Amino acid sequence: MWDAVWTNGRLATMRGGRYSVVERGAVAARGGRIAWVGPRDGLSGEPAVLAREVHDCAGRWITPGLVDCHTHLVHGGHRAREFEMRLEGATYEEIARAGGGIVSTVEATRDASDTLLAMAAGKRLRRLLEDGVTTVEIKSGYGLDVATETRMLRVARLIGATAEVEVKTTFLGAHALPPEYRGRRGEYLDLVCDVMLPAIAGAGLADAVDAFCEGIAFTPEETARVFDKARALGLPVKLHADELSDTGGAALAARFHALSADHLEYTSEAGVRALAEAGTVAVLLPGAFYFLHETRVPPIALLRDHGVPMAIATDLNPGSSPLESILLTMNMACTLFRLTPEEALAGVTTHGARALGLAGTHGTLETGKVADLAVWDVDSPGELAYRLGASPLAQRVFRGNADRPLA
Ligand code: DI6
Ligand code: FE
Repeated sequence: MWDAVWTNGRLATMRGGRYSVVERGAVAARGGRIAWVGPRDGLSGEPAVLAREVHDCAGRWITPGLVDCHTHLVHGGHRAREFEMRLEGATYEEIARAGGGIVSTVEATRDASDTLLAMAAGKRLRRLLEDGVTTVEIKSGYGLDVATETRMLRVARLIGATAEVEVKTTFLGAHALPPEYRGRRGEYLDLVCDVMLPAIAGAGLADAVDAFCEGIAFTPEETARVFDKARALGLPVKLHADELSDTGGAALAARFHALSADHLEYTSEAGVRALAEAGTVAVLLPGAFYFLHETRVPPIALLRDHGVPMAIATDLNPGSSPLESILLTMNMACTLFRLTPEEALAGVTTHGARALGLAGTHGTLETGKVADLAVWDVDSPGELAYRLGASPLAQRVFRGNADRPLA
């Protein structure tokens, strides 16, 4: 017997990164997995006989639970004052070079207790869950010392263990040079590679390793050093690449067979080709593009032409993307980057899952995958990317457990 079945749903299964619709569909869950999915007429009997729990979707749409594959959810403080400074004429880079920016969040994060970090992250997480998110990636990178990087990842793991959401953690020790290492870049990288990475890998605190490869952060050579160590420890990598300038970040990510290369505003055609060959996912972050008032759009047409899977994520962080809605992110990907609503939905399901190494278990409605679903009060799946700031979520299902009855 199944634990639960959803009937009278219209399914956007997202197989192959397309809507792949099943009209008058049904989905069944058992033991947290999808036990059956298909047209309602294919059920072998009455739903109430087949499952303990029956949810009549009354024609609502069902999609896979949404995936936010790039966030900096755990951090202390906020940077509202910097937002004002930028509107008074300072640039993001000027603020960073003057000791503001990432480094100011590092101070706030080091000062925050674990409880405070978990509470602040929990508040932001709830907003994401209201948009139907069932999987979220969380990066470290605002500690930049052994103790605080470890604490950030422990808090992220705690969220994964206690909240109704799948959490994947990413170690981002190479996010910025901490102030106490000014003029001693090599020594900080020694700390990242020889102390932090082995400790974090040894404690099983990270599922992947990321770096910020940029003029204001780390060079391609420095990034490669971190990646060499990550790979030696058996951890997959991803990269903040070509966000503010073309540093060859996409090609670098591809060289290390990265799960994803993220941002990509300045990526060249050679970089796009390298991503395609490596099977690396392009993660687009329109929130940062919007919030920093950038003008250079990622090479969407090239990514499409070369068949690079495009994921979309909030980049939720206090400096460049204080964006707590994956649905608004989908809208931004369409309005700012000209993705189609179907590409946007694939970006937060199929391809978002792949960017986290979860292609085999998440991101589509298929038998055997996790029973993470979102049920929507919409007339078509394209409507999910259409609204601004409203969530038509009717029910969120995590591992087969619905968060509310369908009215
Ligand atoms: N790129 C970004 O856009 C964020 N981190 C990164 O590596 C910015 C983070 C911040 O400004 O706090
Ligand atoms: Fe980021």
